[in-house]
Amino acid sequence: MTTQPPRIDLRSDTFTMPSPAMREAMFRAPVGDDVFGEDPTVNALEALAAERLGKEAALFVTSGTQGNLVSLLSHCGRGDEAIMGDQAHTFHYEQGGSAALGGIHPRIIPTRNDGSLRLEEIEAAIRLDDPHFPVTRLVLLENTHNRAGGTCLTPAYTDSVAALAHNHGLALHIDGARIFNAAVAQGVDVQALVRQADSVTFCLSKGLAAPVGSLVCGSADFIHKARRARKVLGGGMRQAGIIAAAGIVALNEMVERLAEDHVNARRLADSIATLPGIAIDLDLVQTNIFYFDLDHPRWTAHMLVDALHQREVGVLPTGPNRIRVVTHYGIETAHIDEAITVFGELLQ
Ligand code: TLP
Repeated sequence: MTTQPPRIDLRSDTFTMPSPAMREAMFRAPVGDDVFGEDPTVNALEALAAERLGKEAALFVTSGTQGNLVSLLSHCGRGDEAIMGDQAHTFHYEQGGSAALGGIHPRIIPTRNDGSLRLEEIEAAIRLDDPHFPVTRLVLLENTHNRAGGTCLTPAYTDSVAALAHNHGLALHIDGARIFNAAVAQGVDVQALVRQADSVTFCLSKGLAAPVGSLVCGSADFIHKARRARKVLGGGMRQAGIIAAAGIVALNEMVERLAEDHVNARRLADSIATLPGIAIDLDLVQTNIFYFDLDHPRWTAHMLVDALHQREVGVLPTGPNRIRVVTHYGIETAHIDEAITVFGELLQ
């Protein structure tokens, strides 16, 4: 099997490389000790992120996983409950960190195909004040939704979940790892997608192409708590301006171009959906991620992934017959053409 990373790497937008402007900014960044609040570049990135998302304050964290974890730890105490979807990244892919490290009890309700949670199901999951039960503190949404296929939640839907949560005295956290994809795809200001949320995590190191880092945004009080949680998790990073500098470039230069990734994903999905043995729900192809199911006499997902890899196309198996494809910075129209040809030759 090929061990080199595939040249046309559609496994994840986490494989993006920093742009030349990012490397230049990293080289020149003024830095200081961020645990003492003295790194001017981190401070500038946090101020920019807070302003972009329309929140009072922001915190630079190592990863999306750490951003979600510090948020959960800041909203909930031990034994408290957080309502989230059964397909949420926080439930599937974060090692159950909030339970392992924070004693937070996840209350799981079904994720719909479009990544949303049904309002009635959220409401029904909220606990009564009864000594038998944990105390519900938080509702968590994910936008775009990874396992639903990069689907977008709308401002109206998000507002309605926030209103429900707030009416019951709960907070709303948004795992917005790809919130800018959701904003660009819907043609709305990112602030509209988070305006009623109490906290939001977004990632610099996915479609925005920075090498490292995510931000948590919220009220000044919330970010004060989150900063303490980050420190206890070992996330105080000292001269972190070196990496924050790339994040500033990401926010200033890389947001609008996400539209190109969406066009590329749509073209590839439309094209391979016509091949024998491939099933894609094209209504769910809204941003830079899509999944397809394979029902083919010759191929399992792992066999196809290996064969594609031999032909320099990388995709990710996520089940015996399910494969994920992600477009991003560095994947050009010509790469999509090549990928279409390779898929066509293998599956004809
Ligand atoms: N997702 C990664 C993998 O973990 C699956 C990927 O390749 O898509 N929230 C969402 C919605 C995510 O998709 C991810 C990363 C995270 C949080 C965590 O971010 P990191 O990888 O920075 O910890």
